[in-house]
Amino acid sequence: MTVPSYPYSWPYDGELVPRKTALLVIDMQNDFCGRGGYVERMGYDPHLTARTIDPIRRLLEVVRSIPEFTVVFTREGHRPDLSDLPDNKRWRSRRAGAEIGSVGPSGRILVRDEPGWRIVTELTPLPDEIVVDKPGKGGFFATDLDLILRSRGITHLILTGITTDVGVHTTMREANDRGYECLILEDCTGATDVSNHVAALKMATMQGGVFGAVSSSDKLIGTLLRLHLHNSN
Ligand code: C5J
Repeated sequence: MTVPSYPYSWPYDGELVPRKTALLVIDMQNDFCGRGGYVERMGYDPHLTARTIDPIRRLLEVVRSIPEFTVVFTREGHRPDLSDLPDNKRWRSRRAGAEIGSVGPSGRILVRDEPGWRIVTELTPLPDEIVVDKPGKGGFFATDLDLILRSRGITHLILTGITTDVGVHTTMREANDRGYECLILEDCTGATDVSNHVAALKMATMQGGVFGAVSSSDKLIGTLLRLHLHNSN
C-alpha cells in the first residue's frame, strides 16, 4: 500500500512495511514551540511551530496501534557545561537574542534537563519508544540514530517535527545521503517563517524528489488504517 504524495507516491519501491519504517518526531520541545522558549526569545511566533502538535498527536495514536512500527523522538540540546556547544552555534544564537545556555523563562536555553528542553507533554514518548539526544540540527550528527535504525532494518523514514527548514531538513538531507527513503508531512512540520516552511517542502520534491516526498498526516493515516485493516483480516 502506498501513500499519496508529491511528486510520486511513497514508498517508491512498493509496499509500506511498518517493520521497515520509522516515524521520526523531531525536536518537539518547549524551546521550539512553547511560551518563553528559544524560538519566542528570538522574536518568532511559537504558534507557527506549535500548530504541529495536534496532527502529530493524532498520527502517533494510529502509528502506536500498529505492531512493529518504530517511533523515534529527537531532542536538540547541550550538556550543562556546554562542552558540546560549538562556538559558531553559541555566538549566532547570542546574535539572535537567545544565547544557548543563558537563562530564560523556560530555564537555560537548549540545555538538557531544563524545562524548555523537554518534549511537549502532549507528545510525551512512551517508555518503549526511542529518544535520541542530539547536539546539532541534524538527527544523525554525533548520535547513534543511524545505528539504531540499521539494527532494526529500517529503510523508510516519515519525518515530522520542527523546524521544517532547520532540524527537519537537516535530518532529511542526512538521511537521504545515508540511503533512507524519506517522506515529510506538511501539516506535521512547521517553521518560524511560513515562506521558509513552504520553500523547504518544495525543495524536497525538486529533481524528481531529490530528498524525498511530501504528503499530509490525513493521507498517511488513511493508508495506515487501510493497511491495518487489511493485515488484521
Ligand atoms: C534549530 C531546529 N532551529 N530543530 N533547530 O536550531 O530546527
